[in-house]
Amino acid sequence: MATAQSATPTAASGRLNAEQVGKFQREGYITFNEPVLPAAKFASLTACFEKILGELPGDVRPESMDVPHFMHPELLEWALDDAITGLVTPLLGPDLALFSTHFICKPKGNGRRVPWHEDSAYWSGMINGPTEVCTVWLAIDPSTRENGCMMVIPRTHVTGQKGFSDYDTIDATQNVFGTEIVKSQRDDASRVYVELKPNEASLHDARIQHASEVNTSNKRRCGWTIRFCSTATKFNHEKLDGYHQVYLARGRDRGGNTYADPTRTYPELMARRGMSTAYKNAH
Ligand SMILES: O=C(O)CCC(=O)C(=O)O
Repeated sequence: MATAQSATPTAASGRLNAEQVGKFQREGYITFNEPVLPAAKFASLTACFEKILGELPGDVRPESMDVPHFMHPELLEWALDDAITGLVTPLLGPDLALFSTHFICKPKGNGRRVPWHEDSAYWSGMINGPTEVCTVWLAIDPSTRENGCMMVIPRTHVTGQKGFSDYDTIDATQNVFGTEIVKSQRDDASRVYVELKPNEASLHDARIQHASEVNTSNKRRCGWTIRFCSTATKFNHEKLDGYHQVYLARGRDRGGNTYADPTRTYPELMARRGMSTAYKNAH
């Protein structure tokens, strides 16, 4: 991934300094413990989220609000805000595509576990070339060890299977999805807990091993994953088209990709994913 040249964040270099960029490249993740969005903007985002959550069909788990922006393009107002994309430009350069988003909302009492995985393993075939996707995990709620915050195993984005470990099948009715990296290819004892306040964020590389525990606490835990790649990425449109769309987030296209229309909804994509206009239990 590209490297920021300056320790002082500017409009051009984005919101990370050289130390943060270095840590991301070395460790595969960082936490950004400052307000990400201006307070009023964060308040309007959380109001929008609560409305979408309130309208969720009763049989859909709140952890499974995948690709909500296909049916709620108003979410792009926040996802593509300079305050968000400015966290990613120092890592991926000025030309960015929005790859996906997902609200992973674990209700209090019985929030489901996210198994150990690498995002890149799930997205195999969607991108031609390396899966250089950076996820901004924006905390909607406080995210702590108690309510099942994200855990990462530092440096696994460049060690081990480099994003393509072997997976066991696990119980999809008890976990957010139904496969998990085999135990022999994990070092759970090295995990780091990523605790965040609302409107703070972590950033992680798509190849890092990460997971989160159940939420049996009395506090909800919701994070919004907002995932970006460089527009130089070659999306595999043959595989994606009909199921997925990427959006031009910032700058210009450099990979010959086609982009979604940010002004419309995509019920046909939800239907082809078997999601109707609700949400799918998927990553
Ligand atoms: O929200 C979580 O607990 C896990 C997040 C995750 O798997 C991801 O952002 O890729």
